[in-house]
Amino acid sequence: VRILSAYVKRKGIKARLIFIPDFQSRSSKSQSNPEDIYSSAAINRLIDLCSDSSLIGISFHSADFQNAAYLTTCLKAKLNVPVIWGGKHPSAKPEQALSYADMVCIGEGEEALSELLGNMEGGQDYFHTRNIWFKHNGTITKNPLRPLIEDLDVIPFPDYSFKDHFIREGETDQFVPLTAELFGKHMPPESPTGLKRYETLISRGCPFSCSYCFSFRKMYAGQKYLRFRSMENVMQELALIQESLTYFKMVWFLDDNLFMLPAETIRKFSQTYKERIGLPMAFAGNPKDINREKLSYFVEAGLIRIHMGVQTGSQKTKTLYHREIPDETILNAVQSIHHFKDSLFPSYDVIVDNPYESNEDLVDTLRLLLKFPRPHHIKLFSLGFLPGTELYEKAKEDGILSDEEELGICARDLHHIHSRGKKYLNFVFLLLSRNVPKPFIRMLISRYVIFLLDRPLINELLFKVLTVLKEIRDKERKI
Ligand code: B12
Ligand code: SF4
Repeated sequence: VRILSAYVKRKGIKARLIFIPDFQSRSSKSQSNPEDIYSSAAINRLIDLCSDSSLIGISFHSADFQNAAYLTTCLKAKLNVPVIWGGKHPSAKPEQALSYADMVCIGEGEEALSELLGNMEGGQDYFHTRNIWFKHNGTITKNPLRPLIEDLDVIPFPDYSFKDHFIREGETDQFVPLTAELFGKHMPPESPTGLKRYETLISRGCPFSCSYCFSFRKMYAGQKYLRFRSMENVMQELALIQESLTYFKMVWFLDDNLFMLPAETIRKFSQTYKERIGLPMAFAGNPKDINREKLSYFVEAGLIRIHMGVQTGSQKTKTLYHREIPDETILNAVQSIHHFKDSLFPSYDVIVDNPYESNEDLVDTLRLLLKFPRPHHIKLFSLGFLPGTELYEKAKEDGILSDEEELGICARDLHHIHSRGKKYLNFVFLLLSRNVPKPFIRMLISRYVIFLLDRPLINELLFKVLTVLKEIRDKERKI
């Protein structure tokens, strides 16, 4: 949204940004109704803030679908202002979007939104704006997509002007101006360094097609989907931020495409970054692209934290996910990362809670993870069937995902594992992620022990113990 704001402002259009963070505890989120999250006083304040607008845009991920639908209904009940939805979820489900909003932006939004606003302001016909579907007088107009933006350098830097920016203050009814100082307070420090990190993207798109991910790749088939900003463009943004938001002491490149660049480009990028920016950095990479040479350049330039998607060690699940990365490739990447253990801390992502997996698949993943040299962090994610993905379609077809469950899954916290039932092996994953000695984990995943312990009552008990331990730890932390 900051980029969309900067883009339309450059065309001379006024934009106000309103941030509505979700302060609900993530684990209790699935139980909360939008009516409980937004008091009527908060809604009234939001309506005030939107009342002088010609168009209200809402951006959200699937997890916030119900919240976006509720806010849209409240805004439309009081204001005669059209509402447009955009982002990954509305792009995957445009018809659903149009049962709440008046318009939906599919795919990239910069040019579509500017053209739409320009035509609205000029009193011209805007119903033919490419990328935008309209609901008008009971009919739906479906416009085609415009080509992708080829040169990412034409996109302005995100809008950190803090002019006409607001944020909901905690769980209160107040929306306060979002100042640079308040923004700094909101950004969580990187653990364990404690450094505040500036987050940005150096690319758009992705060459892979994991079956659990919704990217715009299929929609833009035949076009160059993976695009990179120029090195100069990235450095200019970072230099500007270093000057204006001095509390950022680290940079996190949110995309995991950096390792895809040729080694020579990485060497030059790292050298320039070190000379001109020099802050510690973090980013993610695919095991296929990570190697010791590329890592050496990045580490020399300040890479201190790396995230890598492992997801599974089961061949069957790799095929299901369209991520056929051999264990050997994963282990080579892990060894390369471990080589820099004195300055680089890795975090490996793993997907659990997949109803298509058997205990054997989970044991395969655990066995693979046991081969990773420590220290490292293992981050567990609960598989979500997100709209627009191949796995979502499969789960619907196989009767695993009912309409009712779909809403729950969207609202489900993907960090909160065992959401699909308390499984013994999920418990073992948790122990492994908490650095429990490996011989003990090996014992826990032997056939005999699984046979003995994988029973509903024992699982219930194990997770109760875990909850109590977690509560004690949280209390200690507060003290
Ligand atoms: C980088 C990335 C991240 C980064 C940054 C997230 C971010 N906010 O962009 C990090 C690592 C933080 C991250 C975290 C998560 N991510 Co992520 N992430 C991605 C990734 C790889 C790229 C996103 C991207 O390029 N953004 C760049 C911008 C330019 O693209 P965009 O957001 O789509 O916005 C454009 C259009 O959609 C449109 N638009 C957007 N909003 C609006 C609004 C209006 C009014 C209009 C007109 C247009 C418009 O215009 C924008 C500019 O062109 C995508 C997968 C992919 N390949 O796309 C997943 C993806 C977005 N992530 C996803 C998920 C689920 C998550 C997490 C929930 C994971 C987790 N378990 O914690 C968290 C959520 C964090 C959060 N609240 O944002 C899902 C979302 C699916 C869905 N249906 O909701 C995706 C699609 C992957 C997937 N599994 O399918 N992610
Ligand atoms: S999960 Fe990551 S690697 Fe896989 S398709 Fe999505 S963005 Fe690409």
